[in-house]
Amino acid sequence: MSIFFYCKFKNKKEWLNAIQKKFLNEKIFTTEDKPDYSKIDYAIVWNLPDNILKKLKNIKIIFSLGAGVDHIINLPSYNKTPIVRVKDKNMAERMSYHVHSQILTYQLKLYLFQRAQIKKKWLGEQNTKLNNEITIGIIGLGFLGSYVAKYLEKLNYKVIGLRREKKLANTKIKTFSPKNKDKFLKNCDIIVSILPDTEETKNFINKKFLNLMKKKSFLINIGRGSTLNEDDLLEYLNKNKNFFASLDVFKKEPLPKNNKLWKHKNVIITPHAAALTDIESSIELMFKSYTKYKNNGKIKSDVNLIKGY
Ligand code: OXD
Repeated sequence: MSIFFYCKFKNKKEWLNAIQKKFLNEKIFTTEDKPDYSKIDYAIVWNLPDNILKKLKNIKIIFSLGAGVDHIINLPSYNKTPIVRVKDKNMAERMSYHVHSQILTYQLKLYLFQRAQIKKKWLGEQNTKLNNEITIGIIGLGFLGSYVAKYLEKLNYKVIGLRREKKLANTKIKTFSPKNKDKFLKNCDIIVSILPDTEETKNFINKKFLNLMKKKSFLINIGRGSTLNEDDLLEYLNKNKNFFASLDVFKKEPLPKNNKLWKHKNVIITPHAAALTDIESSIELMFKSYTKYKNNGKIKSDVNLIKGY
């Protein structure tokens, strides 16, 4: 049996070592080995080119090296091979820290001090809100979104969610159905979007959506760049001095140098870094699914191909 590993992460050697250490009974190949792709059984990948996927004719499982699976299912040669993605508590915990850091930057007006420091200006104390005075709306309440929502709820923020399915289990978090989206948006001081990339979510955050948000509010996008109409956001930001955005994901990554979002003073840009894929715990999760599959020949794909995530 053999595993094909592909990614362009800076620390790909570290990943490869960890995979070799864990999957002791398997031969591990990368492109450098020029393997016979048709004999590969499992693939562990991030942003695999389609011309390689096409040759992996006999793979049983594709492991995504991240939470998202769009980099696999959007490939023309993807043919419904079961996908196991990273559903890792460590990733969700780190994502919660990221979201909280952005909320605090906005809530405590830290961005004002950052701007003032450049001008050596002493601004003094600012009037700021307490957590229980702030309503945070979460869109995309899957594994990561639910974790973030519960994390923020524990910190005493008022957390609400936009959700097609039933209420979130084990929380008091109130959810709104998509038909009540207007009401949901009007309630929120901060929106956190963790939407996946699907046909339905393309440009979900657009002019109409932004116009329904409070004029004085904050948008955090850590889902997928495709869900946000960047032109609409820029136009909205230019008209509303009290509207802020923190963006971790973009239509094109890395964000092109000429993109106007880089320079907007009400925008915080982070480079798709909200939730690190933790090598050790992710490989442990992959190994568990792999062992289960080896024992009973069954694998439950983490992807619902109808929903597209
Ligand atoms: C992702 C990830 O899916 O970073 O974006 O895991």
